[in-house]
Amino acid sequence: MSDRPIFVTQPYLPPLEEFVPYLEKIWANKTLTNGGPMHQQLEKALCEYLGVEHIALFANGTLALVTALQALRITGEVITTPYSFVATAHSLLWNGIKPVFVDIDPNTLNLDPVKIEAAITPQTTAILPVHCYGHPCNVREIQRIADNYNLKVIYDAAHAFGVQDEGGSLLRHGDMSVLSFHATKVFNTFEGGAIVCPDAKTKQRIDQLKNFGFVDEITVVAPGINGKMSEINAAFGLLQLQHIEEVIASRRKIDLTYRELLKGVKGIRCVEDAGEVVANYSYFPILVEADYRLSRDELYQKLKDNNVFARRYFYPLISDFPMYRGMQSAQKDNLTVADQMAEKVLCLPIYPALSQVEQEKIIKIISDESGN
Ligand code: T4K
Repeated sequence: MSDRPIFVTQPYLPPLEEFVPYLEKIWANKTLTNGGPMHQQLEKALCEYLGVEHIALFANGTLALVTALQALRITGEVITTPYSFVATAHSLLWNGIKPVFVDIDPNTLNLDPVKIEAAITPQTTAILPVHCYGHPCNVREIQRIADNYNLKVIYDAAHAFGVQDEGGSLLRHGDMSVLSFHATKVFNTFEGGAIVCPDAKTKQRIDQLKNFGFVDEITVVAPGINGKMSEINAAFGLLQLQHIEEVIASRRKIDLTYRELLKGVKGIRCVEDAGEVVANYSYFPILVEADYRLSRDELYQKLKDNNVFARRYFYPLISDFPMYRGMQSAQKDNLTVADQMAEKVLCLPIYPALSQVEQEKIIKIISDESGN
């Protein structure tokens, strides 16, 4: 058995020689950025693949989140989840918006709609839920609340590339959805991200905002940022798209094997799907319950001692970081479910190159400690 370290993820990289023709094109036309041909082609190809109307590419998901909030002119307070990567709430602070944390559902680990209404104040302007691990939020209920209170909805869909519910792409819900194409994601462009939006006018505004606010050579209409994706990242995205089906298929196989072989392990609960019709298997979170022989942190350490680097996504909660923990909504008694889940969760390695032998090694370490 190989003893090379096994990380929580490893980016998929297509054969290097397949990338060369793309580079040759860039070298020939000398357009490196600012909405060049690769950028345009990738936007079109992603709209087709994802089944969405409009997409605006970004240099990363965080800039896309920051810009989505700007594009919708969000101010005041925004309701969001503490159980996410810190970029979700940071995008609010970067816009001078106050995050209001609401607890999560114990099964989906997504924002609990039942608890949203109590957190709405006259300052609330939007809801920023996360499709955590690519599992859909309760989009219907969230939209009902948003409509009742005249709130915008921006989905942080960083984990939800390609996920579909019964009506098609999960990204069609809300006013906007934001994707991440970071190296650790199902579909990566090294770094990258995107905003999905429903109409051409909104896309135009987003495109202006990600390019300093320029409308033409001499007209600037907004204090925009430089959020553009470069041609090299876009070209890589075009190539990745050729391989996405095999990437997701191999993730699916790993997901099924974990579920099958961890089924009987006492004290280990696999997080279930949340109604997706097409899943992307972006993460494999397990919950280490009280009747497991080790604590979550002991299991994390045990795996580490065996060269397996699982990750505690999302511990600590965002609301526990110093810039948030003084806020009223960040207090533990407001976030009891999120707090429990952050103490139990462990994301196991899942990526196309994870071999069966490696996966069996991981499962054996977990099973051996179960005390079954
Ligand atoms: N919203 C949500 C819900 C998100 O999860 C994220 C990002 C965002 C917004 C923001 O999107 P971006 O601005 O990032 O596009 C990672 C990623 O850096 C971050 O993108 C991701 N979420 C988050 C969940 O995970 P870290 O600090 O755990 O990454 P790191 O460097 O420890 O990588 C994890 C493992 O992956 C490493 O142990 C080895 C492997 N790896 C990583 C990289 C970067 C590689 O094999 N190659 C690589 O190039 O945050």
